[in-house]
Amino acid sequence: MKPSVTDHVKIKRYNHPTGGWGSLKSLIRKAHGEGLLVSGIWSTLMRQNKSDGYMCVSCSWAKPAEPRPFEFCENGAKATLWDQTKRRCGPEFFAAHRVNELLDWPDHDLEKQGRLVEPMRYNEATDKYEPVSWDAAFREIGKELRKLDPRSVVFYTSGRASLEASFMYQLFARIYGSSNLPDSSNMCHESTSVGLPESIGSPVGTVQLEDFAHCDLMFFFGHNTGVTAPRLLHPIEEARQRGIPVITFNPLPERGLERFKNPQSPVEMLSPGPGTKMSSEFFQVRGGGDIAAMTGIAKSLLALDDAAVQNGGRRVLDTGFIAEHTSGFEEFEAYLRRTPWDKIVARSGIARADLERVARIYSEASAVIGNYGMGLTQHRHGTENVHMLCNLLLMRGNVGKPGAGVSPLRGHSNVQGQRTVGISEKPELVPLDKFAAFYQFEPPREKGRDTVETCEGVIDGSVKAFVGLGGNFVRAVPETGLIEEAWRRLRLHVQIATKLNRSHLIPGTVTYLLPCLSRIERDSQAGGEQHVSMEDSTACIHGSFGYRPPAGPDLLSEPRIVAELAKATVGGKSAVPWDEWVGDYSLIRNEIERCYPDHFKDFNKRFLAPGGFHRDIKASKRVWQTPNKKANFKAPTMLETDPDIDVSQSDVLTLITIRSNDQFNTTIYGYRDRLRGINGTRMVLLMNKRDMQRLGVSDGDEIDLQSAAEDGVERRVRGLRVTPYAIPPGNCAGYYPELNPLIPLWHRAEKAHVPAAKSVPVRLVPVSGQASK
Ligand SMILES: Nc1nc2c(c(=O)[nH]1)N[C@H]1C(S)=C(S)[C@@H](COP(=O)(O)OP(=O)(O)OC[C@H]3O[C@@H](n4cnc5c(=O)[nH]c(N)nc54)[C@H](O)[C@@H]3O)O[C@H]1N2
Ligand SMILES: Nc1nc2c(c(=O)[nH]1)N[C@H]1C(S)=C(S)[C@@H](COP(=O)(O)OP(=O)(O)OC[C@H]3O[C@@H](n4cnc5c(=O)[nH]c(N)nc54)[C@H](O)[C@@H]3O)O[C@H]1N2
Ligand SMILES: [Mo]
Repeated sequence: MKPSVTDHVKIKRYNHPTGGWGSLKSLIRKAHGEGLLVSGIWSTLMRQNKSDGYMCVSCSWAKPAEPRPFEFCENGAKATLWDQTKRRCGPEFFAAHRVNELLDWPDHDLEKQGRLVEPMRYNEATDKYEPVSWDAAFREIGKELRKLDPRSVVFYTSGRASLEASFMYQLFARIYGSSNLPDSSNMCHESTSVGLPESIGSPVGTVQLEDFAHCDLMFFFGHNTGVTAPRLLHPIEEARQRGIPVITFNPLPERGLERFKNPQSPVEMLSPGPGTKMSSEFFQVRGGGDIAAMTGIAKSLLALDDAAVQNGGRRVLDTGFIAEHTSGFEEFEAYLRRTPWDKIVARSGIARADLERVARIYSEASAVIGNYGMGLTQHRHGTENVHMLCNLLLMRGNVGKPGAGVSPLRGHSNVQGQRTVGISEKPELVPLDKFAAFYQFEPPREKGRDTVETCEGVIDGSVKAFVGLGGNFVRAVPETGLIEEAWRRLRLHVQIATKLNRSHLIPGTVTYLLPCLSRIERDSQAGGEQHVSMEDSTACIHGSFGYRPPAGPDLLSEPRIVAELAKATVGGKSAVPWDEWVGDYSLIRNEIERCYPDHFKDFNKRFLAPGGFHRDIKASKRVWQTPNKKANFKAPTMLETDPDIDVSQSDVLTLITIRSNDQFNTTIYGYRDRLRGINGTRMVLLMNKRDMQRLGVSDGDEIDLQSAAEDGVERRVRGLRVTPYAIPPGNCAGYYPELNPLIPLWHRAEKAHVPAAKSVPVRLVPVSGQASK
């Protein structure tokens, strides 16, 4: 595969705020690049995240009931432009290129070909994708699936498909006999889905958008807000203008959490100043040092409380809350008291005085939100990271009161909702008895495969078929080398997609590429125009109206494709009236309400209201759905978030894989990571200057990176450019997905199985005889 580099590499620190003119310039450039008129696309963007418009296809941040005139951000607008491009990747393209040849193309160039418009079948003899009729495609896929053992078939979902499509998809898989329903969430917030229920009895966060207006302190751990949920910068900016402290922990000095200029405010845009300072305190925690940092804050809080007890002052711990609502505090307290400061400081990389200062600020706040992202979840101890953040919040009763709570910032726009409506490999999370009774079939009861277990099954041959509802599975998962090789042994490989990506280029014996409508487009069915729904990061359900013309006349909607696959595979094996549901999606919403009455009461009536409606999250009312009916303090087992990394080996660095400002997961819009000042290339390795000196490399040197895991598997990425960066010593950083070949499959969060993509042990291998400055 050709490296992701253009001819114009420029690496220079970016000193401007996030948002601002840089953000607008970037948008206009993108609109031209996609063959779109800025004036035309503007009317589309004006409907983004509005109650009578469509939900943005980028991140899952909350959508307000009273939107701003432009309720979109630079990255949301880029996602829309990319989706609504004028380019088409039709049969002529596939006739002109062999699949093997396309394997050499970077991710950007593949998706850049534009929207997929016709169903295609791979022909091994010509090594090309060839057009096929929808009927023939469904017939053959159904026939293939009927021949296979359902337990060897995987039904993956990337977090974009609507609640309606997702509900149907999981029913289809279960009627067929498979509970192999992994989701992109398995690589993302599964540490949350496993960790939060143990701590507070809820798999999702407890805050709503209103809470951001009432909090008096916010923490941010491991989230790159300015890039991955930029509309959240507005509530942060508002909080900062109220004088609320925002305390951030991140190994990289991310621009969006430093400074922000609101592109929607003419006053701010026209003033020459540096924009709002977003974080009042920014700590460059060592990668994987969060448990240590939070332990330090909690330990200092305990010391402040001890002093209060001694002086007869006001208690710092919320002792009433702890006594009434929690369990496990004594063990947690013992853990804090016995953990020595020298270890906390060494592992977090943060001075004791700083952690004590944070504790003081925390002790003075009465309503605190703990926000976090992949910097906490994608570690071997990702689940313990989540527990530790809950511990910190519980110490001062910061769950279940206005302005306070835990706020996992979810990824894909409906990833949380898919889990809500049955996309889960864990049968205990799904109302199987209801499905059995309502739709008259016997669902499989055993646990299905998650993402990592799917990869293991592909490698050992026990997985024989893969159906993907969106996403770019092969590219998003770890262990790229072994996976790509093993993938070719699949009997059946089906991808439902909008754009061509690398996963589509690794065929099995029978391989189909099925193009679908985007959510932004009109979806006309027998019963008229349909809309869909999704759930945001704050467990709020919204409607979404597609309004743009479909990218091609032959495209089918995701619900229709799922229904046709189901009819061809398990037609007549249940009481599901597939055609009726596809004719009128409100019938699917009725069924979702029937299966999940507590969360979706009056679904069809309420989802179109401005601001949508909230699911009933019990933990936000201090009702704890844990086995002991309490919120639980859970002491971590060790300060390290990664037991695999032997930091005593001085040539081993801990690699953090990151997203640029010009990508959405494996979708690479371009090569401008403006906010980090890295332009023209993604093949960089960001390093601390001291490590560069120690390891004998200089700015601009070309190196290879190799996995430091000693398990006999050779993992290497070639041709990275050494780039000095403000990153803690011992850490280095580079882009996902280019560096995924370096992540061992077993290097994943315990229990949750999220690949530990933020702490990958690596070694540099200098490329002899060259230093390409
Ligand atoms: N524009 C855009 N938006 C997106 C996406 C995208 O790719 N592009 N992806 C979507 C998806 S699916 C998801 S899951 C989210 C992801 O959004 P985020 O959760 O923001 O994920 P990342 O950008 O991978 O990493 C977040 C931050 O974690 C920091 N970090 C790394 N290791 C550590 C650590 O050990 N401790 C701490 N405290 N910080 C650490 C990194 O420096 C980085 O700034 O965004 C969603 N939104
Ligand atoms: N090293 C490393 N690896 C990671 C991560 C990391 O931080 N570091 N992050 C992980 C995370 S958080 C996630 S969520 C995963 C992402 O993994 P995935 O969700 O599998 O990947 P995406 O890149 O979001 O998928 C992009 C493809 O989705 C298809 N698509 C786009 N829109 C639609 C649509 O409306 N319908 C359909 N059917 N298809 C559509 C397009 O064909 C596009 O090429 O990657 C994970 N992998
Ligand atoms: Mo994600």
